[in-house]
Amino acid sequence: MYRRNVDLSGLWMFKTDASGVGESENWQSGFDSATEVAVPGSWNEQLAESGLMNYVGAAWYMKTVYLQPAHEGEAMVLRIGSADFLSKVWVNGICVGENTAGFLPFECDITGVASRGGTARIVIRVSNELSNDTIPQGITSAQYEIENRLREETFPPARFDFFPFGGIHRPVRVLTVPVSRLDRVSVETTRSDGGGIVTVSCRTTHVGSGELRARLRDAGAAAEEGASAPVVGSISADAAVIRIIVPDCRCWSPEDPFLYTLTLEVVKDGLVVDEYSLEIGIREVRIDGNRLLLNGKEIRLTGFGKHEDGAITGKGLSLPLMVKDFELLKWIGANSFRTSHYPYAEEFMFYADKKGILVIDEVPAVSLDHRHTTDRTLAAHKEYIARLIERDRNHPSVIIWSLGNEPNLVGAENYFDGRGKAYWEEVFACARELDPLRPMVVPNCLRGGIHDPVLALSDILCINRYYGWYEYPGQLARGIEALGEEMDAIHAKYQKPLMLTEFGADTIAGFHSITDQMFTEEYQSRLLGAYIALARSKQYTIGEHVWNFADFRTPQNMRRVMFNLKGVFTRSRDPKMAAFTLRDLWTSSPKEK
Ligand code: GCB
Repeated sequence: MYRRNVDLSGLWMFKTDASGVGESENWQSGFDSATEVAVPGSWNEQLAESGLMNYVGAAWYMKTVYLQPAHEGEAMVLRIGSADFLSKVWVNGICVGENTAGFLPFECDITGVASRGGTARIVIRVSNELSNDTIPQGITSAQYEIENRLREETFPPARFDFFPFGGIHRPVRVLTVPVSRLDRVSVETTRSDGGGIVTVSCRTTHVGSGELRARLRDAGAAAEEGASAPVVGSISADAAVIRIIVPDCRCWSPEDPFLYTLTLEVVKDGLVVDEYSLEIGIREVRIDGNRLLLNGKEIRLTGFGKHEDGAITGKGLSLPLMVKDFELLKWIGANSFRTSHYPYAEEFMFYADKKGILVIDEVPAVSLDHRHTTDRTLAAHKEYIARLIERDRNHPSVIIWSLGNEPNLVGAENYFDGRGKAYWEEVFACARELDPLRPMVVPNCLRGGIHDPVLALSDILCINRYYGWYEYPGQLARGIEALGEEMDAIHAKYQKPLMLTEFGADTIAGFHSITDQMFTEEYQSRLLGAYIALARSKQYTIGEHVWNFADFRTPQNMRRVMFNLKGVFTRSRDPKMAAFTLRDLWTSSPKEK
């Protein structure tokens, strides 16, 4: 066994630090507190009664653990699945790392401070405070006043329509790994003549030169059964590329999410120093004219924009909730979802691979206000893209990268004076260099409109529209007419496939009406049905994602009754009437046009 890990999920000591004195008072070496909080989980709902529901600021986590000593030739790494949004980490009082990209994992090398084993005190400072320079951007109460937008203020202040939960949201683990090891693996798959081509590019660390051996076998088969003969490549300057040809390959698809296990061995001076396995799917995504092709066959996307949001856990990973959500996706006939508006837990991505659910994977650049973007915002945005692609590129389920969502939601004129275009050109160029194979998009909002630079840059015209809700409230027929005209105009201008990435209506389960009435189950059901009928009547559309899969908590503001109620399921995953409408539409008509 080359790698081991210890999961530190559980109760951690917890203390808020509203005035930011923690570091100067040396809390990193340990602090007293009578409060504990569960990891993974947001502090907000867990500790609401202690006044933490709307807390924005720093908070400290501490756990004392007993670690087995590392063996000779091993390194120790502390891996934090995600801590939102900014964090700093100490082990036994020594700073081992910092992270400014929430929603993504980060690793701290703790070999120097923990490899001898014994008691280790792990302290993590987490802050959920955002600014103009961060991704996503933040806003303050004072800023609403400066911008004369008092009626748009939310509490806690946020530039997005989901609750700014704080905390350690995904598992924390201590990994023991070989010092000479495989560091990064990137797998690209294409098809030719019924066969598959798997290109594996690896970086190693502390190997220099050596040999890389790759074996592929059916993921379901036992390790010793059916493995192909190893394909051997050479490692030089800590890098290696191997190409595996798979004749008669079984392609991955939603109907047959077939996975192979790829096992990689690193050989140095004739000895195997590391072994690493991952499950991969062989599949090809392409755009051809107005069509989206998976393995050469046209596919239509049905599904939702989702959120990571659960009662009490907040944004904390909940495996029962994840399993339930996939059950509901299958039940309703959805073949896909978008990780609106940030990267989801890795567990979600692995599960999507297994279940054959397609994913549009999103960078958390949600509702960027280009009046306030800075060079630092752009740098943070690019770092996110690089780290998200690095984390998720090997998942067959991930078919599209979404590099942001709804820029210029505030409708500022200067977005169109070249500033928006220059910004997004850099963002797309950075992403395309890192992944030349997958389509890239940024969903556009009504205020971005037809001249939004992200439409020209995206491979698929993704539009989020709320006619019959924010525009023409309660007037469905008028809304559908406006939507149809706008879709035709956008398609005519750009001549690319179009997808409705958001549409929906807030709905209070149990409210009913015979006539069109906002907030009722009938209105939501009719609105979703009408949008889907319109989308299907246009030959240039490639799919529809309803907003939203389930009701989710938002910051307090006068447009929301605690939650965004556009869920087709309630927050506790009970169906509203629209769930049955969608199920009829999505299970009776073919996904392929
Ligand atoms: C949008 C946003 C999403 C909101 C949704 C709404 O356009 O992308 O974050 O939650 O509208 O319900 O207003």
